[in-house]
Amino acid sequence: MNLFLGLDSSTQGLKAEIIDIDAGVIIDSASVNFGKDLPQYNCPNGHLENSNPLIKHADPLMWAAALDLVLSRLRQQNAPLDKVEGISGSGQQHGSVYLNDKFTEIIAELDVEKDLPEQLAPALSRKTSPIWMDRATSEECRELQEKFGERLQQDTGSPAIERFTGSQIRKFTKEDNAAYSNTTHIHLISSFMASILAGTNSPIDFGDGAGMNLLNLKTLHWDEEITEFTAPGLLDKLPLAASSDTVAGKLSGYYSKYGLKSGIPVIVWSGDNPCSLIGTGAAEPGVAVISLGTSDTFFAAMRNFKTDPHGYGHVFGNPAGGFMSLICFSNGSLAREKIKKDCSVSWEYFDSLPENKTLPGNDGKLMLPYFSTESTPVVLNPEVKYNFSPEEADSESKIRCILESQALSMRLHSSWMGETFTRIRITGGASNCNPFLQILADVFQAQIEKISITDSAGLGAALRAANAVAQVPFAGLFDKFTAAKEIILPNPNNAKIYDNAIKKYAELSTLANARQHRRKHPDL
Ligand code: XUL
Repeated sequence: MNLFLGLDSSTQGLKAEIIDIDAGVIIDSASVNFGKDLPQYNCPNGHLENSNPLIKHADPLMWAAALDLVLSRLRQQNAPLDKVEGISGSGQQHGSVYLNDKFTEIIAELDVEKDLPEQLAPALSRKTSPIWMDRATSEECRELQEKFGERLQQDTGSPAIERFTGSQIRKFTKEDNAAYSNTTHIHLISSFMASILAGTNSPIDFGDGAGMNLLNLKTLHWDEEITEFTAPGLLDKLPLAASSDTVAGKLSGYYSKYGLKSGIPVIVWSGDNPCSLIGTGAAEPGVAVISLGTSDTFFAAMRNFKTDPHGYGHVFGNPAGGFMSLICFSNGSLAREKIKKDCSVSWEYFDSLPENKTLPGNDGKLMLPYFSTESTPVVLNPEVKYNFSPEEADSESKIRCILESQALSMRLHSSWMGETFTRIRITGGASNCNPFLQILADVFQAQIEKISITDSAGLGAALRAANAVAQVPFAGLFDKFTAAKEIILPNPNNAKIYDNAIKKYAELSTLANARQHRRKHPDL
């Protein structure tokens, strides 16, 4: 038995996965839901209530309380914690934790008689942590963008983004400068969690660090000019930036109360998207992952560092080395559900669209499915646009139309990566929609691989720990843990149809986008 522990501190809860890398299986799992299990922290949906809908903060002590609780649950279910050889984790990206000069001493001397929140409370210089759902920093983003222009995206991988940590820190310095001055360490959620495990300040890994608008991805160091403008003296408050296989420290003796051996390596944590890249077995360029959920996300390892000229796609560090991209399509399931309702059909019907009633290419029918605001491309005023009369179309062609349009949008908006994807791994709720999988295979002319991994971020964290501690190559781990359950091959006869369709889709999208920009900037 060769066991490793992966922890996944997400928006809604904390999950733990213990993997046995000899057997290639997850042998134990446990989870804590913040709303259900820790109601005293008032974050039923992962964040505190706020009268301003743009503000989304959480109590960082809740994340520490969840660590105590998830480990006690593993112990209660007799998980072999004493045999675990290494730990790593995954954190929801972008969120930040603000700590004072007591933090370092407190985590170095954690007391087994007390719980984590009680001990960590005096170390907080800011009681709440902004999380990735926060959108309240548009002013700070404008300031960063005005100061650095194109360089911000070219060097940090993304233009100024509201949820990214840089603009959040800048807002804090303006709103409470005294508390900022009192802050000696600013951690991401990932490096905060690694620090309380290791009993020492953990570096921030390149994977998650790239989601801050502060890390120069060309040098892999904090960008001195950008950090200083973001917040004076910030460089001294940030932990080191390091590669994802760095040992953050040795596990604190505090965790022996749960049966873990003190002194085992704690590997730096990473962000949930970089960890998912590993947990879905997609660390090599040429393989993409499409996660079909409320929003659809498209992510993939990159051969070289590149940025999206439109600024929709983000670049994070790939924990296996190099970089990855992440593109989010907000109108994912939401748009599919609207069409399902409009056609008054069941999901069963939708998911097994009768063959021969419609054909690939759908007689050129296309739509822009922006039922709500969209991030790729940016659509601030929701608008659904068809290049045909939907009233005159039958259900089958409307269903094919949404699926083909979404697949074409993914191909169009990932083309800046300059990658020919030969394999696409599919996960998430809608991965049972076989017509969609065939359309994706044909649009990308790639092999579609259905995978069924429930906690890809937690599994990815455990695999990262195994890779860093036991030096097992990722390729071998992927064979054991992330094998495809079903493969759908592309039909080469449909390649030309979709090569033509993508040109039409791009025209439709450009027209609509120009109108959106005109509304945003009436002088254009
Ligand atoms: C990525 C992002 C989210 C969070 C939470 O940029 O904001 O995916 O990582 O899952």
